[in-house]
Formats: sequence, structure tokens, C-alpha cells
Amino acid sequence: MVKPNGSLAYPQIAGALLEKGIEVQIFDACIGNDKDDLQTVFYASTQLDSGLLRTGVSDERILEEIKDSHIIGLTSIFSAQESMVLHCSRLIKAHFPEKVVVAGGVNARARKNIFLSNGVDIVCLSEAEKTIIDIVDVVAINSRDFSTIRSVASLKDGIIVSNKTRLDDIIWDLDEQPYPAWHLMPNERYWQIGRPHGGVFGPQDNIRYASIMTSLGCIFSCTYCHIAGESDGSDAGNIGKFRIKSDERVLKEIDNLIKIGVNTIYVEDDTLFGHKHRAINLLRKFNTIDAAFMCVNGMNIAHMMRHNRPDEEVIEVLAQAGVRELDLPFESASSRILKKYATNKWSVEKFDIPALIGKCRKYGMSINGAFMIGFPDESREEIEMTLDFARQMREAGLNTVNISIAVPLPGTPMYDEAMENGNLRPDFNIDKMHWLRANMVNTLVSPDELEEIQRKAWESLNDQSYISKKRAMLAVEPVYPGKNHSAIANGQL
Ligand code: B12
Repeated sequence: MVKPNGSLAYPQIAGALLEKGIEVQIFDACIGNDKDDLQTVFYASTQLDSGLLRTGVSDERILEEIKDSHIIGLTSIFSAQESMVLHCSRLIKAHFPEKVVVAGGVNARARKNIFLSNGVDIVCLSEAEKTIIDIVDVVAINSRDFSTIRSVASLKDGIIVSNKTRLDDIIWDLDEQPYPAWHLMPNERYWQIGRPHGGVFGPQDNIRYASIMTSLGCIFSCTYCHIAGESDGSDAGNIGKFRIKSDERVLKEIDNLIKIGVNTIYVEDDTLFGHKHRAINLLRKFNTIDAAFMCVNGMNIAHMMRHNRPDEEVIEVLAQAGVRELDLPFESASSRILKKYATNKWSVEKFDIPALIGKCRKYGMSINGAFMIGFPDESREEIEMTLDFARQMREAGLNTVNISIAVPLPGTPMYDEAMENGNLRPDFNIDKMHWLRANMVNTLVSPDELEEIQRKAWESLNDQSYISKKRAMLAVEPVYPGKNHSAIANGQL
């Protein structure tokens, strides 16, 4: 299905530029601006050869929007969207060779060589609130030599120069980050469309949403997540480390959002309860705020438990803060898989999950269970273990179930291992790096079988009304070329 991107990178980078008095505009090419008719740019997708849908403004409109800018930034956090990002960079470079094209985001940095050979001049290798200013300073003196800037990769005389991120390049105290420039986002358009980062809403729901992160980084180190690779000595530096904003800073950010008319705030931390007491105290302060809060990201089962039983304090505080929907990332119900791939992050044997679900429901929250299948050495029995568990938890009150196929995304340890062990062909198709596609080969359960299992399980584990709602959000009835097409037809895309 088609949703606007609305990534936090845009207001973050824009905020950093505004703080230094540098003129900046945000253009979300998926939905355009006042010059574009939503019916034609957003609601009318076209299908690419890969089967993905292209949604957004024409090439001409992109060129028109950027024609007066010196520097054009492109964000690339989702690998499956890389082809279209590179389409933009090539397009811009072909028409305006003198303009500087900068890219950032987890996918761009993991694939820096490919970006640099497709019209991008500079790839930011880490968080870039400071880096973007360094780049502007170079452009301002009419130079195109970015080779001395830290934490970027660039081309110098046709050779890639890549400067790793060092400890002092990172903003450790998140209160020192510039305030995100949410007011520059095309919010009215996002709200008119009404398809935020989680949940199912329609334009009639008047959902005026925005995202915040109260902390960055994660205390876990799961092999399918890029954070596991963001440590000392990596290109990105140690940004995987858990860092927090002060309560005052978070409340000020929320105040800024309310001032621009936001009524629903998506808390998108990687691990909201990384410091449990801090999160509890912070959430208590949300009680009096006139907005709903959503946690579609960053919850962890272990943080919701205390001595293997539901931690009522955590659940109560979430409910009182107005959280109406929770995503619980079980991933697997096989202890072996959890240990090997997911930092052993919850205990299948010890945790009383039906009690946890019951408590969350008691507090009025709708619970989605997130599961993953298709790890390279995962057996059919282990997959069934997870699906059986999901079935039992549905009986215990879980509202919906989401099942992803494990994807070895570039930049993650799982990617490196898949390459090394022959689970990923060197010529893999980046457009298929998507959670409904089985990308790995030489797996115990074959890719075709995995997609079939995923589709059937999703259909049998969810209510018909939910499936219909999801299907109603499909832009076109997609037909995939080739054999592995089944998963796309199940209404989750
Ligand atoms: C919030 C979030 C979501 C939200 C919203 C995403 C959105 N559109 O904004 C929701 C819940 C919807 C979501 C969903 C999914 N997500 Co998500 N999500 C995140 C999360 C936790 C935070 C992203 C964020 O806003 N970060 C804060 C911003 C400020 O950081 P940033 O984007 O990195 O930007 C900084 C730098 O990278 C750089 N930068 C970035 N862009 C640019 C551009 C320029 C020009 C410059 C100069 C610098 C720059 O500077 C910025 C400021 O420092 C990330 C993990 C993470 N920590 O980044 C995963 C992540 C992006 N998600 C991921 C995945 C896999 C998914 C799902 C597929 C999960 C699933 N199975 O359902 C879905 C798919 C969604 C889709 N569209 O297809 C992966 C993507 C990996 C990949 N290579 O594809 C990530 C990286 C997590 C992971 N597991 O590895 N996600």
C-alpha cells in the first residue's frame, strides 16, 4: 500500500540548517506540494518492472522544485526504495551537473559506492546535523572538495574518499541537537491523506500526526538491524549506543508539535524503555498533554515484564499517556532463533505473554504482534513453533498479527553473514529487499515456500475485517512477474 514517507530525517536536517540561518525547503516527492494535485501524484501509482509501485510527482516537477537550490539532499532509509532515490540523483545530476547532491540514511551509507556512482556527490556516513553544515561551508566557498569533511564519503578525482565517523563527531547529549523543523513538512497534505506510520485510519478520522524520537540507539544488538553494526570503528561510529533527550527537551518538542496543530504523536524510539525509569517518568508527564500517543516502534517485550509477569506500572503509564496501539516485537517463538539472531531478547519459556496481552487489553490498548520467519538455518518446525505461538496469542487476545520474512538488509550483520555464507546472491535485486519477499537462497525452507507460508499465515491469523481494511488501502491490484509473487497479493503492501 502507499503511504507518505514523512521521515524524521527531513525536519532534523532542516532544523540544523535553520539554526545556522541557512535557507532550506523540504519537498516530499511522494506527495508534492500546493502545485500538485494529490489525486494524480499520490492516489495514482504506476507499477515498476520490479513490481513496486511508484508514487509521486513527475521528473519535471522534481527538476522545477530544485532548480534554485545549490545543494539537494536525498534521504534513503529503506533499501527497497533505493532504485527511485537513485533515479532522482541521476535525474538531478543529468540536468544540473553543477548542483551538489547529498544523500544520507542507513541505506545510503551501507551502499555508498553505488550512490556515488549514480549522481550523488556526498554520502553522509552517520547522523548528519553537524555534517550538513560542514558541507554548506565547503559549497559556500565555491569548492567541490569534500574530502576533508569527517563522516562522509565523496569522490575526489574519480576516487572514493571515505572518512569514518569518530567519537567526537557524534552528538552524545541529544539536548544539543537542533530542534526539528516540523513546520516545514507538508503536514496538511499528510493529514489529508491520513495514512500515518501505524494503525489504520481514514481521512474522516482527522488524524493530525507527526513523529518524535525521545532517545536514539538500542540496548539490543540483533543481527537483522543496522544498529548492531553501528559501533566504534564502523563508518557510522558508535551511534548505535543508547542516548536520551531530557524530559524538558522532549516536552518542548511536543509543545512545538501541538503549536502546529498536531493531535497524534508517534513515538518512534528504537528502544523507548532502554532506561526504564526514565521512560516511565517521561510518559507520566504526557498525561496532561492534549494529544494521543502511538508507539509503533521501539517497544520490547522484556521491558514490559517484571519477574516474568506483566509490569503493570509500564502498561498503566503507557495507557495513561494515551497510547492506544502497541506493537510487540516477538520476532520468533523459537529460543534458538531468538538467541542466535535477536539478542535473546525475551524468554519463550518464562514470560507469561497471555497475561501481558490481557493486561494491555484491559487498559484499552490494541495489540499487534510482530513476527519474523525465514532465518537462513530456520527449520520448518521452528517456523511452525512461531506460527502456533501467534495463533495461541490471538486466542489470548492479540488483535492483529504481522509476519515478516527476514531480510538481510545492507548495513546489517545479517547481510555480511548472508554474503559470506552464500545465502545472498552477489547480484541480488535491491528492489526485492522487502519484508514480504524471501531474498535468501540456500535456506532450509525454500524462498517460494516461505512466501507461501507467510501469506497463508497472515490470512489465517487475522480477522477478515482487518484484512479487508488493509486491502482497501492497496493502490492497484499488483501482479508480480516471476514465481515469487504470492506475498505481495496478500494486502499488506
Ligand atoms: C521510525 C521508523 C519507522 C517508522 C517510520 C519510518 C519513516 N518513514 O520515517 C515505521 C514504524 C513506519 C517504520 C516501518 C518500517 N521500518 Co522502520 N524504522 C524507523 C527507525 C526506528 C527510525 C527512523 C528515523 O526516523 N530515525 C531518525 C532520523 C533522524 O534518523 P535518520 O533517518 O537515520 O537520519 C539521520 C542520518 O541518517 C542522516 N540522514 C538521513 N537522511 C539524510 C539525508 C540527507 C540529505 C542528509 C544530509 C543526512 C541524512 O542525518 C539524519 C539526522 O542525523 C529506523 C531505525 C533508525 N534508528 O533509524 C527504522 C528503519 C528505517 N526501519 C526499517 C524497516 C526494515 C522497517 C519496516 C520494513 C519494518 C517492518 N518489517 O514492517 C517498515 C517498512 C516501512 C516502509 N515504508 O516500507 C529499517 C530499514 C532498513 C533498510 N535498509 O531498509 C530501519 C533502518 C531499522 C532496521 N531494522 O534496520 N519504520
